[in-house]
Amino acid sequence: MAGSKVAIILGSDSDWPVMEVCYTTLKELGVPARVEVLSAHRTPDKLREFVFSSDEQGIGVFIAAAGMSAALPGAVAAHTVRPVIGVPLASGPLQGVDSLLSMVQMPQGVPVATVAIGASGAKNAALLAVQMLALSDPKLADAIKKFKRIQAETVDKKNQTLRERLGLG
Ligand code: RP5
Repeated sequence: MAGSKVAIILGSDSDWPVMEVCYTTLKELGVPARVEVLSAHRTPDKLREFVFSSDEQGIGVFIAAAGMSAALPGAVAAHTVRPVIGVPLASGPLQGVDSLLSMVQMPQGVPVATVAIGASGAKNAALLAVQMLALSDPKLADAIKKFKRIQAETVDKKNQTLRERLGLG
């Protein structure tokens, strides 16, 4: 999508069901994202070309999600100076621990900001990307503050509901 500030790269289309929440969260916060299926192992040349062209088009943050050996975020980070957020996914028999260790154990000099395995990580990747962009965009800073306020209100309501159910007033 032209003018997007965030690119979500998926190692496979099979990663989409978990990563959809990342896309919708970004959209809700006013940051429409580009989405591409590109693989560090299966389409290495296309991946490199996409990162270079995204850099030129003004992408501010890359989010790269992958399962199994999950070289994707590191491969993206190798080709850009923009921040890269890695989302490990529970695709294989090791349930994402393989991807988590692969992403979080980047060698010094090539950072990847790795979030939690699966849906929580997918959501947090979107929030973290918006927080990064919000450093130079007051509208996005307001959007994040609003999100946190609504989240806190939701927890308050849940607290009240539970206490009432337990007869604690
Ligand atoms: C990884 O391998 C992908 O990110 C995906 O999580 C996993 C399996 O991919 P498919 O075989 O479903 O395409 O590279």
